[in-house]
Amino acid sequence: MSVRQLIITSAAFCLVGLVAAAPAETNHPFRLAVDLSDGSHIIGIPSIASVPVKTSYAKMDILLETLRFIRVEADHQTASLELRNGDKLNGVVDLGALDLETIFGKVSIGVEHLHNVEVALGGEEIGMGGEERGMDLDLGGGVKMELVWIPLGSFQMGSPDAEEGRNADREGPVHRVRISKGFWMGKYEVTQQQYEQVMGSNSARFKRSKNPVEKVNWHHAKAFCEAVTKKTGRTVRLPREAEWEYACRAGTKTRYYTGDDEIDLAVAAWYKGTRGKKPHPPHPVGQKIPNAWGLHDMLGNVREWCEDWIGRYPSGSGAVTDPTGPATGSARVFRGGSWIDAAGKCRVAYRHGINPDYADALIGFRVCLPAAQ
Ligand SMILES: [Ca+2]
Repeated sequence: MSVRQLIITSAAFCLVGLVAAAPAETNHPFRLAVDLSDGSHIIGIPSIASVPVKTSYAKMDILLETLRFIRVEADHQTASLELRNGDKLNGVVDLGALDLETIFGKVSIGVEHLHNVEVALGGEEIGMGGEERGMDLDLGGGVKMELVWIPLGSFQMGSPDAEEGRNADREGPVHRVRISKGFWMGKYEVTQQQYEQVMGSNSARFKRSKNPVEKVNWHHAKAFCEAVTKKTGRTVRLPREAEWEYACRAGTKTRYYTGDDEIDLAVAAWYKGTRGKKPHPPHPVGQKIPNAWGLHDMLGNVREWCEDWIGRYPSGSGAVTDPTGPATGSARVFRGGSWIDAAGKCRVAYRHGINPDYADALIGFRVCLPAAQ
């Protein structure tokens, strides 16, 4: 596992140094993801032998060894801590007393610039792609598409045997996948405004400009990508299924990128469980919390077309690099579940395929861009 050290200057928010080290898995390999209030985003693995969580969360008195996940929401001044024994704690944090410089060693960020901080133990290798974290693609007519950087790295694809609600044939075996190059990915599902700007039409059943476009079949999604490529000069395409799951997990191994429980899904996704008494169709994109890499609505809202034909996962024990799925097939993969789906179909590992000619109000897509352009 490669580990990199982040050194951040709080004034300029720029990445100024990388230092390689290689601690063993037992040496608390931390993953750090920080969203800054200016919208930028950094990810890395700080070089720290011990983290005085007890000092920083004095009144919570949590020992590092018991900690699995911390989330601090600066906007709401609340903290959620998940312990390795499955317990979860929620409380109010005095952000003025939050000594992040101590927590993250050489990562020094003024609290006033923080939007969100996450720390996870035992994460997969997480790469870093440089200081650029966000990019807008100009679609013309004042319409833009926001993209976020997905760093190279590796992850365990599929659902583990113990995951509740899994489809073992489809989601297993869990296998190691390496994504060898970073790439850009749509921060949101493609909206109706974006689709109409590029294609001159809007197929959606539930018309609202900031809603995801739906009732688009796989060919429509491909045509959109080709049109944007022609319009912008940047290669735009659908994500590969492995890229989609890698980006969705953002270093997590749980059912949802926010945890294992359905309550964790509810903060991240529009799905059946958030409908209440009245059914409510897709929502404008970006209203739920993003994952650690800044992607919104990966789970729920609309299902998302991927490039691949659906097929069985490899059964070998070796890692697979940049998998592209079967060479042929009859059904294209869609991922993430939708506004009408129950929680089990909004799991990160859930996968399904359908005829690429099919379209309904449950399915849309997002795009990605290779880095080397
Ligand atoms: Ca979605």
